[in-house]
Amino acid sequence: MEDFLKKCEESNPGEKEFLQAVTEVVKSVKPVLDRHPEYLKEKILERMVEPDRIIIFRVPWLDDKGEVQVNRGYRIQMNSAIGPYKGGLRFHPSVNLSILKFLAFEQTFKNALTTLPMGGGKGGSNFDPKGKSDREVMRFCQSFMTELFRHVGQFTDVPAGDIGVGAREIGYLFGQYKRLQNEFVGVLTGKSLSFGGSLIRPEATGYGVVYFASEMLATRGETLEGKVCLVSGAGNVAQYTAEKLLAFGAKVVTMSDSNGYIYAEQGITREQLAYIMELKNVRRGRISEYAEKYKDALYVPVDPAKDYNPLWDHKADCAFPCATQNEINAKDAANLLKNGVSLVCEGANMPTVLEGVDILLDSKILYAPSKAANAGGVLTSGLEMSQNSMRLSWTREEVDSRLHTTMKAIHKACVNAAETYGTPGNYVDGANIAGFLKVADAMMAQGIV
Ligand code: NDP
Ligand code: 2IT
Repeated sequence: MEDFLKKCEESNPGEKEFLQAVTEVVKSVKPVLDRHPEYLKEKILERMVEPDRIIIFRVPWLDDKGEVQVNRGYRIQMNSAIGPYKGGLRFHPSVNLSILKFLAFEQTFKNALTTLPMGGGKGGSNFDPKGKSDREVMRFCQSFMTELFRHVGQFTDVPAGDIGVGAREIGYLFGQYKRLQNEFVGVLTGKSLSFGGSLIRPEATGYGVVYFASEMLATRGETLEGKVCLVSGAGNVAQYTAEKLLAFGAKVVTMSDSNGYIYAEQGITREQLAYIMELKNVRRGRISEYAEKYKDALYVPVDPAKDYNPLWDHKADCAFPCATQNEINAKDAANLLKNGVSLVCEGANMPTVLEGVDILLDSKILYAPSKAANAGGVLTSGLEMSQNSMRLSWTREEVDSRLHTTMKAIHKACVNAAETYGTPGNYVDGANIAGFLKVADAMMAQGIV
């Protein structure tokens, strides 16, 4: 194991997020490799950490002043053993190769857990949509797709949204793909309803996170009713996590963006959540405005001098990190436990540092890793692909019921895999092992490719 990780580090120098994601998976699947030396012999892990291919390209565009801007575009086509590459696009100034490779690696296992035939991919750009006009975002998306279109396709690679990429960006990307390829096909998911999108796709990641949390609580005879919940983020995943938590009778006391967080001790109401959705999705404003409007909420700006995030330092029962990677460090994990949190369910991808993961696992609280807990988003993207292929659209009830049933199945698969390989109750091992086995078996069957 150590030897493998050392080699991986040597061939991917400085890619700390990617190495973090690989380390976690390798630790989990060790008992599988001990029992199945054929995976070792066929170098399955070595092949899994090497992307099928990486595409990096220039994205030049004109801003509203007529000046030339240049960004970098990426698509990581990680693994296609069980289906066409599938995974989101992230537009954020922090985007780099390491972050996209970690996301594509995680996506491969997550997609395997969804039970649908989707391989793993991820892409994006260091473009920052914040403060840009709609026209600027459109010109950027058109330029991005002018290169990407030759590498994607409904049977090849189907991108979707992630941080900074929502319905607006998917619309512009789809329009440009259709124009270049002269084909109206489901090459992207997360589309608007009027041109092939699926009902429930916007809600799916957050709803799925809460369905997964309910399943975990059910193993201890508990429900979300009355539970005090810390949620981070105020984007797509955070909004619909909060919505479903309220529907299940829980109390949401925090939400955040990259500048700070709000704390509402009495709990955010449905009306207040609707305000946050309008603030973030329509006006593209800051969460601090919430505390200006609702005086009973506290606004706490980010303090770079602090080595912990005070959002995770409130009395609560459950925590739902839904913003970004590594937003819970070791101190935050300890604070969560100190404050009585007994369930952590990850909406964001890899929001907890490795040391934090160990702290949460040692504590024996209910802890769900992102690749299982947030799989509802890509799962519903898979359902969008099915509807596009059939040229049909399902009702809200149909899609939501498939989402709910499959999140229960993913929960069960994690529980079973953890039990079979000797760490009952460990959802990290469960998710990694169940995802690994499906991809590994497909790779074994397809020969050395
Ligand atoms: P959005 O762009 O809709 O929202 C992102 C939220 O996180 C915003 O509140 C944003 O604040 C905050 N955020 C982003 N980057 C940072 C950062 N570096 N530091 C602090 N806060 C940050 O994205 P999503 O809600 O779609 O994605 C959130 C997480 O969920 C990501 O980890 C994503 O990979 C994951 N995810 C998304 C899925 C989806 O279907 N959309 C599916 C599965 C996982 P600000 O506005 O200030 O930047
Ligand atoms: O991380 C993720 O699973 C996503 N951003 C969703 C990907 C998708 O293809 O819907």
